[in-house]
Amino acid sequence: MTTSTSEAPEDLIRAEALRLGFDLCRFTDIDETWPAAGRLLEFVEAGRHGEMDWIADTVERRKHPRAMWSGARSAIVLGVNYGPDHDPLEILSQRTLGAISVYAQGDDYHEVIKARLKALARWLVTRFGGELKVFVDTAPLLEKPLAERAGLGWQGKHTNLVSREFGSWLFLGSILTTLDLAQDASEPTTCGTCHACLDICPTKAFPGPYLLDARRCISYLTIELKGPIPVEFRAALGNRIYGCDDCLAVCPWNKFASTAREQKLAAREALKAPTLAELVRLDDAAFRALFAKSPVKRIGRDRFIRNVLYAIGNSGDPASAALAEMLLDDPAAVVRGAAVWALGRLGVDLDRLRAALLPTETDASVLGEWSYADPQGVVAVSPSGEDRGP
Ligand code: B12
Ligand code: SF4
Ligand code: SF4
Repeated sequence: MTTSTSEAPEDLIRAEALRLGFDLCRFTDIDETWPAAGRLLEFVEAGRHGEMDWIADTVERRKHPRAMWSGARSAIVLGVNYGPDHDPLEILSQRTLGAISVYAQGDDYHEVIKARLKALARWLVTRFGGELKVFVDTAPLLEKPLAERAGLGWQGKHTNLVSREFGSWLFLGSILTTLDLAQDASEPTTCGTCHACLDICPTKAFPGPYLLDARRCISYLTIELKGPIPVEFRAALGNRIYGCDDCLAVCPWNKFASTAREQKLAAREALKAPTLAELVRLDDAAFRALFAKSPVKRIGRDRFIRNVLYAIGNSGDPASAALAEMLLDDPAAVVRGAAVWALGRLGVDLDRLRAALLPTETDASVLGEWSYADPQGVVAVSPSGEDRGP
């Protein structure tokens, strides 16, 4: 372990990282075993990863940074502030608008951060030599425990990393290197007796503090899950059409947060409060154009329209029924099924539509939606969303 001086490599690297636009840069060694490995195994064994098979498939490499790359000696862990300039919870009461989570209202952070990581990596190799690999999100690396170990913050009860300076609004990126770098002190868990994030979760996705069941999380349901969203969660989605920020936004540590300084991550006007009525009309080309360079583009038009239709169902706005009706014969089964549910939830009499469409429907999941929707148009979900499940 080297000792930090004003000319220490760690100080020079940190200065370069900040110059490149990172907001935090800290270091950790990765030699010891860590509790995260056992916790990851528990998460997968309990099936909490849902259909994210890529987590289970890479569990051995994911367990520890050295399991992924045995040559790595140290990690440089970087944070980028994406603090919003508004309260993300406000839009949730405006039911004819679609709520896109803060992280997805600007450019795709993967691209923004990867470009910076590569620039830092080039500088590092030129300045100090060694081998390295850069990571943001998609590699089999447990980024939150690594960031906690390097002292960027601590894993809060909502399982995300909380920073004293930036609250819950921090993207993470990492560089593993063969260089020996002096370790920064880690941050102790500082949630205290607070449990605001656990209480606010609309789908009760936390089996306990520091534990998430992704299968119940709106972020997983609206982004990762490909087919229809299980009925018991649809009312609780409200108008959240891509991701969810509730547990992040309620964290009291956000009082120290500031608005993101990176313009590419700032919310685009068109994505701050779009109307469900305009979104549900998007065809594939219009979807791609609206979400160019945005993370939303990754889920594709069909899954996105599925989410918008559930939100329309929850909107209580009878005027939007005609828009949902237009999608009952959409080529995508997941869209047709969501349209049936939305109309039922809006109280539309489905008999006429059922008679016209059911004879030609062949998809089992859509047939299930038609049979689930009561002939009187009453769907078995309470308007209050109290039937969110256990
Ligand atoms: C899979 C994944 C998801 C899944 C699962 C989330 C999860 N909590 O695991 C889903 C799709 C649900 C998701 C949602 C979101 N995600 Co995500 N996701 C990931 C990804 C790719 C892997 C995470 C992972 O390995 N999960 C598996 C479990 C086992 O890991 P874990 O949460 O760390 O679980 C730990 C705790 O349970 C803990 N634990 C258990 N018991 C105890 C007890 C104590 C005392 C302690 C301290 C800890 C503890 O130990 C486990 C292992 O460390 C990471 C990127 C990466 N490669 O790390 C991004 C990442 C975690 N996601 C991120 C973001 C921004 C989000 C969302 C906010 C997006 C949104 N607005 O919709 C939400 C937040 C939802 C939430 N409350 O977690 C950021 C988080 C940044 C941060 N500050 O922490 C990351 C790091 C991406 C990035 N590079 O910035 N995500
Ligand atoms: S992101 Fe939303 S649904 Fe997921 S755990 Fe947090 S509050 Fe619950
Ligand atoms: S809301 Fe409270 S319990 Fe949750 S992460 Fe923030 S401080 Fe911790």
